[in-house]
Amino acid sequence: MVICYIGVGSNLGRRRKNIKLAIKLLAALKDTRILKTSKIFKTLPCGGPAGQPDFLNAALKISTNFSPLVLLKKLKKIEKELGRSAGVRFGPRVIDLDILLYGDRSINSKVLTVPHPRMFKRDFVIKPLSQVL
Ligand code: PH2
Ligand code: MG
Ligand code: MG
Repeated sequence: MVICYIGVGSNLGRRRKNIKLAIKLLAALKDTRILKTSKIFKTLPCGGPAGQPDFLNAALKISTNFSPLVLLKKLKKIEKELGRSAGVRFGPRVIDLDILLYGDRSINSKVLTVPHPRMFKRDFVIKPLSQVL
């Protein structure tokens, strides 16, 4: 099992419900456990189109047997199940699930960069993450 940290965000629809449901679907994955859940923080949008709604953000500590790329696929699937559709970069989304840290691995592939490249600059990531480290 590998310890992994996931960033969660939502700024469309029933944001709190979206986050809770995403956590539930994540917990239901095979060989994956939610070890800690941060509080849910209300945050101002950072980047993206002007006037987009405020976000709710959280972070999770999980353990998993999935490889980074398989975990990424599972997260994308949950995003889709919750109704996320393709949109503008940094724009509004029903749910966003990002791999922040995956054990002590450093990953630079076409589809995945870990640690998350912008996490250290983002209060909306660091604040919840600090509650689950
Ligand atoms: N996600 C983004 C862009 N901007 N701003 C906040 N407050 N919270 C987010 O989760 C967020 C964002 C792209 O993933
Ligand atoms: Mg993101
Ligand atoms: Mg994302």
